[in-house]
Amino acid sequence: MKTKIHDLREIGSHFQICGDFVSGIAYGPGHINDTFAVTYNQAGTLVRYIHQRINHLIFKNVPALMENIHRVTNHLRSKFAALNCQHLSRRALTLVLTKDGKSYHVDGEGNYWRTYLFIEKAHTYDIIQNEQQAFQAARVLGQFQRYLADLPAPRLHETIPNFHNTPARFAALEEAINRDKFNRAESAREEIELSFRFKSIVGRLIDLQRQGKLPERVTHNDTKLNNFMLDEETGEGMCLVDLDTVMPGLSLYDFGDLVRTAANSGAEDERDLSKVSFLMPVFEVLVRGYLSEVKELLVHGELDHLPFSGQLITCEIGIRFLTDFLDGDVYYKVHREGHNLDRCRTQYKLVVEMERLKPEMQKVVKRYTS
Ligand code: ADP
Ligand code: GN1
Ligand code: MG
Repeated sequence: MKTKIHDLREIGSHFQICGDFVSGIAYGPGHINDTFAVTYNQAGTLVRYIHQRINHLIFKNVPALMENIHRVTNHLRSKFAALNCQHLSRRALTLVLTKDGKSYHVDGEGNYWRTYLFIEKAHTYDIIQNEQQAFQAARVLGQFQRYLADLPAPRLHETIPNFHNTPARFAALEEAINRDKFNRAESAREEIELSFRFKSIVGRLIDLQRQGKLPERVTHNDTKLNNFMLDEETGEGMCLVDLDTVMPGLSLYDFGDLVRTAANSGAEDERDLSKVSFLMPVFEVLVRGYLSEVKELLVHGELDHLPFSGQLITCEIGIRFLTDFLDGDVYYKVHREGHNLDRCRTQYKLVVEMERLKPEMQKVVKRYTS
């Protein structure tokens, strides 16, 4: 899908941005929203902002989603401010409001737009480059969950109901296989077979939650590595972006999604599967970084399932890519034929490796928890 050309100057005119519009470009690797970096000349200084067109076909209640983001970013900022941290506006996203004080603008075509301060001198990474990045991302994740643990009521809105309900994701896959709307099931025969092998694990975390062994928390729910901004000079983890799915959830899905993406030696859509393997040393660093923030917060059920969490969410995301492939690529942005199937294949390879490495992963977690 190609990003549509929008009149970024016109969109920016609705927000509290001063100065002269200079330029705007499509930006970032996201699969869901359309992100743009825009530059303004403010009395001789160039200042950048992020505009995002929120995908309202996926996020059906944008006002509720923006209310969540407003509350969460304000709460995080107040935590950093109370600790006298420097660079507050690089440690939590800062929304720029519209001229009439709203957190989003609806354009003439019904598109929803929001604006953030651009976090300068920090980058996101699709593939891990060194272990320090893993430590920093995991620490930022732990801090995010810890600081949001006392977010005042009311409960956040569920921006996508059942987002991490893995059994429901599996049921959607079964429906897509049965429909086989685009006659693609044959080309994904091996992946479909593998999916059925994974069926026995999909309900494990949800069952534990129902039994009261895993608490509901405020979680991010989309903690892939490229949603963490790391300082370009020091490598310090600055903040988590992509807050659309911040809502009530399980801490383990967040940790697992970071494992899925940071402990992968290759790209999520790598076609050469020999480049895709699970990086045990990175897993160890992720455990260390995450627990440096939340060891005291987490309950036994959470600590015990840190190794399994990566396997489960990788399986869930593989299921979703396969479902979208069979449904004709309607959810994720694709840039080539078979793109979603390629993505599914990397995920499934990792799931199989994580299954094999489970005893080692359990040893690692034990080392940091006992
Ligand atoms: P998507 O939901 O499509 O993944 P994201 O919110 O993750 O969209 O944004 C896409 C990319 O844009 C991010 O991976 C990050 O590199 C960049 N980005 C997002 N917000 C900011 C920001 N406030 N400052 C600088 N870069 C940003
Ligand atoms: C999407 O928005 P982005 O690209 O960070 C998806 C995640 C998947 C991820 C797979 C709202 O994340 O759930 O894990 O792709 N986001 C949504 O890369 O569905
Ligand atoms: Mg993103």
